[in-house]
Amino acid sequence: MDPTFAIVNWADGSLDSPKLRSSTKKLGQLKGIFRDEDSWQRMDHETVVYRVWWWEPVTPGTEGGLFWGTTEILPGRVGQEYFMTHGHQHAVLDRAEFYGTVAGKGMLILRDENSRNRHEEMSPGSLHYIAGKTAHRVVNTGDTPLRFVACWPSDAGHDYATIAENGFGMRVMENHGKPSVMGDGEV
Ligand code: M6P
Ligand code: ZN
Repeated sequence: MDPTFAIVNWADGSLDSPKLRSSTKKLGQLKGIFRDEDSWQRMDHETVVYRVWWWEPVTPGTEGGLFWGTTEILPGRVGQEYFMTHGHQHAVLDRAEFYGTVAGKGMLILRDENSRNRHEEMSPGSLHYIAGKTAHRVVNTGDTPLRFVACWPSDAGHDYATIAENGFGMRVMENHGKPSVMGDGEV
């Protein structure tokens, strides 16, 4: 296959490219992300929380290029909190990104440079523009895998440290069988 082409299965977002890269995040790699540390400790740390497959048509760091990826977040919870991505802002802070939902049900959590939170519901077909200078995280609020595609600048990079320090200010917890968005400290 020509390296400037990839095949997307639009029904499930899966990607086929000779240069496909992938990563798997297991529960054990998400220490400190979920609020209920005791429940996290008791769970099997080998449990897969999410996987990412992505295509880098240009070298990371290239200005003006784009990357494309698909993320699958498995259904599950740590205590009352739904499985979610680590979450990040871009190392080159002003870089934006698109997320597009393919399957499942979720919530996109956003935190802008002034620490203002916003959330957007994700369902098949929903397209989300993540402005620059905005930290982003995805939560699977359903009981099936949540799959979304993403497109981001090849020089954006990932900054996980700022989020680790400041948090997102907002969490999505199950409350009487339904997802409920609450402040970090709220019970
Ligand atoms: C999307 C993109 C990727 C990101 C992935 C998982 O596919 O935004 O850049 O790596 O989601 O998110 P995180 O890096 O926060 O774990
Ligand atoms: Zn991003």
